[in-house]
Amino acid sequence: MRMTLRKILGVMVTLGTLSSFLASAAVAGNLIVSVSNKKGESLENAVVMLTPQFTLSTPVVAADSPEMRQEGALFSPFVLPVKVGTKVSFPNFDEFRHHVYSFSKTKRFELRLYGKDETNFITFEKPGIVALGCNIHDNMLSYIYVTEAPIMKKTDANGTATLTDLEPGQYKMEIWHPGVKRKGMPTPKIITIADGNRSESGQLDLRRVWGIQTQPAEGQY
Ligand SMILES: [Cu+2]
Repeated sequence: MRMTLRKILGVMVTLGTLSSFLASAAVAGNLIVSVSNKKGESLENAVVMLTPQFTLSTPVVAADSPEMRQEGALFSPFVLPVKVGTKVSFPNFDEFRHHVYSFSKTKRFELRLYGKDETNFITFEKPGIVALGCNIHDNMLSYIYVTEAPIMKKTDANGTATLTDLEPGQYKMEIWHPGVKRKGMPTPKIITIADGNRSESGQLDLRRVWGIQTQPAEGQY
């Protein structure tokens, strides 16, 4: 069967569109950030934030009501980074009640005694640090870090945050950690993301004493 010129052109156009689509989909960068303290020890729970210095072709959609759980008389996660304007849920998975509060300037609130399978919601409108505690369990401590940056990732136990599928271009990179001294905050850095992997590192100056969350002893909750 003979193909008409029109059909051949049609196939060519389709192939052209497909290859340009594949090309644009394939061009994406990954950023691997290693965060450590001044002694060079890896830091878990550091928040790496990226703000594109250009308009993204696909805007980042913020997570829909991320959770700050109460489970086993602990908050989980210990650090929760969220974008400004995010509504966070506070579900209680324990058999007993919690009374969650924050005295932080960024957001003052109190979730009065509430029990198992109850969920509260709080919206965080201002950027900054929100330290959370519980009136009943002194050991409970966690942080919500509210940022204007649309892209964020926490470092894992190895002190590494891997941010994938980044559109090539310039980004402002910032790093925060709950133990950081105010003056120890690294200066934001402008980095260029191109196709492929790029590695960055950040070193943070930590306070000598900063809160960590410890599991209460058996029978103490
Ligand atoms: Cu509690």
